[in-house]
Amino acid sequence: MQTAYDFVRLAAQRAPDRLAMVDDRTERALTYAQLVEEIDARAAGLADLGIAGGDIVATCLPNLWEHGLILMALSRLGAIPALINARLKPETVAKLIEQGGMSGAALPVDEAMAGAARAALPDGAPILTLGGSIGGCIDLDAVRGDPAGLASYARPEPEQTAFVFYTSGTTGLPKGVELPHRATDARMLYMATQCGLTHGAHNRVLGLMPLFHVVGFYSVFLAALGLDGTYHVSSAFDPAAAVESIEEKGITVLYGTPTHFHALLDAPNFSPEKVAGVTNLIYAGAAMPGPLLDRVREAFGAKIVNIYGTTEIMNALYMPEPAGRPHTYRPGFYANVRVGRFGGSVHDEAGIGEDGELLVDASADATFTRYLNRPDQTAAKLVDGWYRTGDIAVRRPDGDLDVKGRVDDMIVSGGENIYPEEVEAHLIKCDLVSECSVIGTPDERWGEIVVACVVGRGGAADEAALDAYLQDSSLENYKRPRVYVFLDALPKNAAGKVLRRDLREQAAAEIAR
Ligand code: 01A
Ligand code: AMP
Ligand code: MG
Repeated sequence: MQTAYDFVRLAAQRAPDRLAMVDDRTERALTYAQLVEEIDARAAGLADLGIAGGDIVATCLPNLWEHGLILMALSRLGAIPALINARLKPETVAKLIEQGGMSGAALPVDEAMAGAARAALPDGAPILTLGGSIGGCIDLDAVRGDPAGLASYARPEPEQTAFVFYTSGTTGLPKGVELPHRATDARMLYMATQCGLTHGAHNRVLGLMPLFHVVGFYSVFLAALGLDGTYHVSSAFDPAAAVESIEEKGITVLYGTPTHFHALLDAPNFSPEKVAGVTNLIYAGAAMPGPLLDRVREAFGAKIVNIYGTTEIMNALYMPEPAGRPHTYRPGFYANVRVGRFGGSVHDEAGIGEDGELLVDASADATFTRYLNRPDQTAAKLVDGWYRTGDIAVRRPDGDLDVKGRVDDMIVSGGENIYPEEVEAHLIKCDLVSECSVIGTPDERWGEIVVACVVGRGGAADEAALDAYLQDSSLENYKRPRVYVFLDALPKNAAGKVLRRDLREQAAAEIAR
């Protein structure tokens, strides 16, 4: 077992002078030896603030240089970073801090966010702000101490929690996925076994994927460092700037969602010559629509791999060279998967050609241990040694599997999960709405987009009014419907339940008009 800190520490022993990390905003660069010094200095500063092993510390930050460093510094101390999606609103972040019993937070400089965190944290708990300091908060960049005062690195027990990542729940709060130390190397290893990465300084990796999701952290950031490569920070996703970076930095490994690749191809400065240095192109989070996959293959000369996984189990399925079979996958190197019959137990397997739920053997090292303080949710998803993915799969005669969408109504947009129930719960509170139902419809750029089907109350419900209402609500911006369809009534069955399939057809007809 290697911990996150081990990856960097050992890389620094192997190749102290190799370039580890480069910032896009400041052109700061650190060798591996300097990176370890920097992590240790920041860890010493955190220890001086009273942060200790076992403390859960919220981080809610964009992909900045300092974000990667504080994650590693917390890890060095044995503290547990709880990485919260930077697109969440302050109310939600505060609830997660409270629900997780956290001991501190690292946040952007933002009065509303800091105030919400302050109310949720115990008295005197440190709040670190990135980009300066505001009342009662400490400038994150100034948190440093003397590494000589740090206790020597204590290797944790394999089952101890190393990180908490969040995944959205059907309703209400995102669930904190507890990931133990034994999962760390297993979570980056697939980059070698499934994606073809080899060890060495030739790995120049662009950090497009957010660090607050497992792919961005384990498969991009840690994999770059664990393989002696260079991690190039991408502070914000700007497609044209990314194209320039790929060319200028000689990026060889490019990992994104299908939405990232859509945006790169559409960037005004894109040309195949500029991305000719990319050898490994990897995507995850959603299947790539066939036409987009064809465009990507034409424009990039790289090896392409489609990676399927979830926050809880990491990589389970993959497909090398997916062109022509965008929804077909095979199990990864150490994944044991099953298609479970709908309505049956996890041991009741569907036959070849029969749709069922994709189940993943939970005994793999990469598997999560539990949802933080949510035993009910853990019991619902980890059943008799199997993890229920919630994805519909079917075994093909040749042994591969087709993944066909969700068992539930979850929408995947730009690699982010959105549950219709959550959007509906906000919309229905608006006085202008009498009834509503939210669905996802296919979209070339986002994979799926959120569509709200609304029965208005009186005549005043229009798109602008409803969007303004949601912008003022605590619903995250990326979950807002991109299309509204106004109907006289929602299609329902005899029991009054909305018929989503009918609704999808009606909505598609309305959108096409
Ligand atoms: O109306 P406005 O101004 O609010 O619209 C803004 C945003 O609200 C909106 N927006 C979105 C999304 C989204 N995902 N869906 C719908 N709307 N993201 C942002 O777009 C407007 C422009 O905002 P922005 O901040 O400039 O947006 P971008 O920076 O262009 O963001 C789009 C991205 C695609 C880059 C962003 O959504 C992103 O980074 N997505 C990556 C998500 C990701 O990392 N997914 C993987 C999660 S781990 C789970 C998993 O699938 C997995 C897979 C394999 C786990 C393990 C394995 Cl092995
Ligand atoms: P999360 O729940 O955020 O961990 O996201 C995991 C979900 O994203 C999976 O259950 C799938 O629905 C979807 N997903 C991730 N990667 C892929 C992929 N390569 N192809 C299809 N769906 C994917
Ligand atoms: Mg952007």
